Amino acid sequence: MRSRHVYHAVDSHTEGMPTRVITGGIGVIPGATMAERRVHFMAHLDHIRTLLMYEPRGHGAMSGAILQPPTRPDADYGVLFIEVSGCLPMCGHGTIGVATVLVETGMVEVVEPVTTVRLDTPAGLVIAEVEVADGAARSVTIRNVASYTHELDATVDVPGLGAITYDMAYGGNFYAILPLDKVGLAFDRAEGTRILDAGLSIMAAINEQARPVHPEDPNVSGCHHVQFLAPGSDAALSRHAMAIHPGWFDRSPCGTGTSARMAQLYARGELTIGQLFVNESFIGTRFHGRLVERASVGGREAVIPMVTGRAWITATAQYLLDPEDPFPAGFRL
Ligand code: PYC
Repeated sequence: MRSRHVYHAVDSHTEGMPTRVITGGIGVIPGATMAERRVHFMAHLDHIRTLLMYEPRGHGAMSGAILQPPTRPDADYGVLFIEVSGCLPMCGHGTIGVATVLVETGMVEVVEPVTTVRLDTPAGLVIAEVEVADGAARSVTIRNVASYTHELDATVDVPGLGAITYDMAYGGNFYAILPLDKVGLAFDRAEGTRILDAGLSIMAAINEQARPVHPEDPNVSGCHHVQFLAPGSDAALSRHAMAIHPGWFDRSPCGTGTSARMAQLYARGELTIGQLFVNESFIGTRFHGRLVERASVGGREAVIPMVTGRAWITATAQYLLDPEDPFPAGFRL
């Protein structure tokens, strides 16, 4: 067996969505903050993301997280979120996966009944409270970064769909949020291809006509996620199909999407601080959420979301790169 490189990983899934947690083999990424490390990684090391996320080691809806030493004294680990879609500022299901892996592999000191794990992410400090019983992580509640509504009732001209009205909210990534029936489609997995096509067309139009930019970090910009709401979704229970660039659905209820949705419902006066919110994925799995505090982002009114879900470890692995592998950066079909 020959290898140019070995990457150590613990694979997991959070409510159906994979998180491949890379525990070794990458070294320390240059940068004084995780936001700087993300920018460096995207510019110089993106082949590692594609090798670990694309086929043949990953698949079209693969997601992961690279563990790093923290860049701030109040955190246990730094985390860089990688996916088929790119390098995210923050990922909620990924954070739940990382916290579960850290606890269940003993990479943090485990305290029962609750172990607190503090994670330095490119979007800011995220605190995970892991409920632990008999060494097993039973659920994880994350205190996410400040989330806010960027725009309500924005309209964009989408080729083939016409004028589409949406709300744009940020929960660690930007989310265009709109009812699925606004694009004339049924909330049915059999409609998956058409829902993805509509989502990608809406993203492209938004990024051309009204690209969102985070008011405190210009490196966080663009809309790569469209949260299509199922009929009957409200501030108590929302069901959605989350279309993500370049063409896949989140299997989990999406932690940053749940945060963005709560910020949007708050801005619309439909969700108050402390009120329980349940968000359901396209495969029927659920996160429970709550807004816990008011905050501000670049002078805009914001909220701090908490999101609870569960992850399960599925494998430990070493991913290799043979020197003669014809796909040293993986491939996508
Ligand atoms: O859980 O935040 C999330 C997420 C983002 C993309 C896929 N999942």
